[in-house]
Amino acid sequence: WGDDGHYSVCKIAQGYFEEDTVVAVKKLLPDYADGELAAVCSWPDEIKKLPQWRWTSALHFADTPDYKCNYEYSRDCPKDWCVTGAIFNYTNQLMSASVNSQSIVHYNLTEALMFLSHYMGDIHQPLHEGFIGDLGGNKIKVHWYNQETNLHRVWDDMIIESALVTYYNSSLPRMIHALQTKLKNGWSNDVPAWASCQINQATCPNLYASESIDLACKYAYRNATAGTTLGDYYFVSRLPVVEKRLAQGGIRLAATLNRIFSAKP
Ligand code: DCM
Ligand code: DCM
Ligand code: DCM
Ligand code: ZN
Ligand code: ZN
Repeated sequence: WGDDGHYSVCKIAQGYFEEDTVVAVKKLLPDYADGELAAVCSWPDEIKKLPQWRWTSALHFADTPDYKCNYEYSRDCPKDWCVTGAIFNYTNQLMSASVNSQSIVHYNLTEALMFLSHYMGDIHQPLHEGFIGDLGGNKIKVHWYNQETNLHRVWDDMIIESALVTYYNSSLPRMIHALQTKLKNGWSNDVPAWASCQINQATCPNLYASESIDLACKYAYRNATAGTTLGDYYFVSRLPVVEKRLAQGGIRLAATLNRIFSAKP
């Protein structure tokens, strides 16, 4: 996602934090966040091109083999070096510190929180598990209405931007409020299932990645080959998928952090 997507995921998550999570997150956030997790959720994108952070740039996605439309950790996350592995890794770092504050290994837990929150958003963007051959849609040049772009950017940014202009008076808080309302009404029966993982698992990114490539094949790639002009039909039919993925990302980030910070030694 772009900045608006990441802000939305983290803002939605904040509304589902349990008390222990509110306290722990507040302690870990840098001062400039001013107590808002959402304020730092794009930080991993801001730094990923800097020489000292270039090693993080492959952790934003887990590309999958062309046209397979499925995801497998051992195949698609070699050496744990992908968004799924990163979510496991930063979850484990925060968890071991939460369980044992005397831990000998000292990770930078502020960075761990910011990476985990960002990658939990990215893994829910269907094209972050898109095909290797087209770099998750980056190589598929399309028009979004009359604007030249690529399919990946349509899903990271353009659908959200168009939704803001068309339905929310260009106000991101209004869009977030609409998603929060859907979570309390239309999606309320689904939320517990979205939040849950296999027993004893703090997070389940393999599931989120599998859902993403399924949605990428069914909605993102469909009728969006190179050179296509995407317009009203694509926008109206794909926006519900984007909205649901932002909401699921928020719920799962909150659920993961709640499990991390409620863990007792
Ligand atoms: N995995 C990992 N770190 C963890 C948990 C899992 O790297 N803490 C990886 C290795 C497993 C894969 O995820 O092969 C699938 O794990 P699971 O079946 O527990 O979801
Ligand atoms: N991306 C991806 N798969 C790739 C390469 C990039 O999903 N193989 C994502 C990461 C960014 C976006 O595409 O969200 C643009 O990548 P970059 O900024 O590295 O050009
Ligand atoms: N959708 C989804 N995941 C699925 C099936 C559909 O995200 N497994 C998308 C397409 C729908 C939107 O979510 O337009 C709303 O779905 P629902 O009918 O479950 O409310
Ligand atoms: Zn992206
Ligand atoms: Zn990213």
